[in-house]
Amino acid sequence: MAHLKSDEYGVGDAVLLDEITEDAFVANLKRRFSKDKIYTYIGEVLVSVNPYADLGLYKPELVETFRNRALYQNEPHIFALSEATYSTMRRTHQDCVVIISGESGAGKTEASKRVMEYIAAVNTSKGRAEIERVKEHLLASTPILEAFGNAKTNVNDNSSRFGKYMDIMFDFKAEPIGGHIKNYLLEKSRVVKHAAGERNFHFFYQLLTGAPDAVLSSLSLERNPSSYAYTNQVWLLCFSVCDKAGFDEVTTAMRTIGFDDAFIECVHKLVAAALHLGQVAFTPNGALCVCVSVSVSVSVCLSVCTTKDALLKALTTRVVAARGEVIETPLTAEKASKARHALAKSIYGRLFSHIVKNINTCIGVKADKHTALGVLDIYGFEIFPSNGFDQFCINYCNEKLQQVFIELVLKLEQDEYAREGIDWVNIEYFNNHEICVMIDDPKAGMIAVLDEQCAIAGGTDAAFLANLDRSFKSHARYSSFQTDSSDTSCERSRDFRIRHFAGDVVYTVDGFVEKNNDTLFHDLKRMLYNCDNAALKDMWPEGADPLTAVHKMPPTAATNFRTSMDELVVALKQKCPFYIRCIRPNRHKAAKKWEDDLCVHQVRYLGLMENLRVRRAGYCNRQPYEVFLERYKMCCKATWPHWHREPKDGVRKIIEELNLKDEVAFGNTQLFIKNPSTLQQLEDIRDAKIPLVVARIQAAWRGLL
Ligand code: AOV
Ligand code: MG
Repeated sequence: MAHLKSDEYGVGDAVLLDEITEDAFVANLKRRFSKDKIYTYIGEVLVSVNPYADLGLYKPELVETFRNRALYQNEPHIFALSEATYSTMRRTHQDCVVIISGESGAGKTEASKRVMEYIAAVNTSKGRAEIERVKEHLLASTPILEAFGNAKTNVNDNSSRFGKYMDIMFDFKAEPIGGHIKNYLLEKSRVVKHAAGERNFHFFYQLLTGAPDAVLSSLSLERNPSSYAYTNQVWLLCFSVCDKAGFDEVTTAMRTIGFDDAFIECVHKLVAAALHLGQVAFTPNGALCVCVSVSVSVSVCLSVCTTKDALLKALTTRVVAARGEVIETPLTAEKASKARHALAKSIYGRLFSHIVKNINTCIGVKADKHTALGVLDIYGFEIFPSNGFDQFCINYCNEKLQQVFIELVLKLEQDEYAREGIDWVNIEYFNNHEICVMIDDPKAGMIAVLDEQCAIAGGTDAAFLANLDRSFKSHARYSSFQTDSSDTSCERSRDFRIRHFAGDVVYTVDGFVEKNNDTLFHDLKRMLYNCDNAALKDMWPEGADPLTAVHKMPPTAATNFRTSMDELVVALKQKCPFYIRCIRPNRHKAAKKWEDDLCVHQVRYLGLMENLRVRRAGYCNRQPYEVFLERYKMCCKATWPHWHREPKDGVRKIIEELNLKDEVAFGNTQLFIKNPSTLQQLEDIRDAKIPLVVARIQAAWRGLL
């Protein structure tokens, strides 16, 4: 274990620190970071500090160093963790998952890519065309989803604006046979508006700078992001090279994965349609009527394949059926403009989900018997100068994930020691359960309060805030100007504060009701459905409903999100988890820069010290006595070949003979093993005995014959 304990580089596994204090832990991370050692273990949890530089850590030839090696046999590395996940899945045939967490910019998406690359590379089925094709497809999904789902924020130039859970499926030989992606709530409001210094989704710029002239002219687009309202807010020239290359990369990836030309063209058209919608001008005409600048709408029509008249009408009027009558109401310029933004967001949002659906069709697995290795990469915790509905959902998602970590690493572990009667001094930790409940309690949580406002005609953001104040005024995790007038960073009737596990965030209520309702006038859905385009019909199936159909209120955006988070948590808990905890070392996206306060804050809220204390005092592995006995009985004379008494006593014999008493603890039903090295030692002894056992069995057979 020499590579885990070295004075020059600090210790590779924090469990080996002489002193278990926050100072010592952070100093060790800092020291290692200064020597370009960005990875450190806490037992089997990998802590990763973003280097913001290419350190040459992921060269393909390095894969060999980690293949078939246990975690502690190498320096801490993301490949070692990936190997541990893969080999656990292969050995136990149990589904496994790598859960990657950390705040925005901490390196989660990069980590998820490295895990996938390792899994693809370590597979030895070289040359088998079918397996190679599967791997190619799986890897091609990443640039596609990044182009459409990532954007520059002020914290991260390539920030994930959606959550992603990807399963890679393996056959019984542990060879990849396909995959499945689940996407979570895309921040689609970014299509029409983003904060100063930020950008729209990458693909808008990629299309405008990278598409061939013929493609752009077929879409009536100019080669200049500054010409379009949705992309001119920040278009930095420095990105143009990347954007241009990005277009080629995404196009290649779309072809690799199996998107046909018609679908790629449809994708271009819908992105162009969103851009054109941003250009539509509405001018008041009298009290209500509006007209649309025609030349622009022509381009929009071209792009979404509807007629100019149908589009014009759908954008400027609302048609509703009331008491058997069809009533047509003209919209005000303001309302028409809003409806247009809603249409652009809806087009992009559904296009994104449709792309994911198509990827899943391309990489899907037909066989129903398979094992899965999952990788979870979500949007990290965010505190922006102004935070709205999207940050509320993103930060709630991070609360849920922290719950999973607490439940599985801190709580269940300690509960099990108590249940098994192992000597244990309970380690206290902050449980964010109360924050999750405050947000998502189905009857009384913040999402329920918001839904209530969305269900009533004329519900407002201000009323939502007033109701929050009423419901949570005495909650320790909530405040607003109304509940605490000394909180001057909260504006009256606009802001509320949540004390999240990762820090305080002030949310501005503007837009909560509208974004949660996420409505698109039915006229617009009908218009899209009636376009001469199968993909659009698929994306807006509800557009087929007759005008007089009574529409049930669909679940709100936040409720949908809450449900998908609950499902995610259930899915994660069914798998054998491995964790990567990512840390952002500084606020400037700068290499070699370590900001103590920022790092200490993350170490605290991620619960890394509690993780370390539990790990240091605890046990890395546990096995029911029967299972342990069956596997290792050949390592001890007393138990081989048969042991007829209590399994626990047999295990005791093995442990005594191998002199491992100090390395284990005997629970009521299971044996607890402190260190992975003990497990490895047992495996080595077992491996050495196998030829002997085989010889004995053969001799016995010969005797029988
Ligand atoms: P995130 O996924 O955690 O943020 P990323 O993985 O996108 O963060 O990392 C942000 C940037 O940091 C990347 O674009 C790289 O430039 C750099 N980076 C991260 N990890 C590494 C690494 N291991 N080696 C070199 N550079 C790295 V967010 O999606 O915003 O929550 O929502
Ligand atoms: Mg990311």
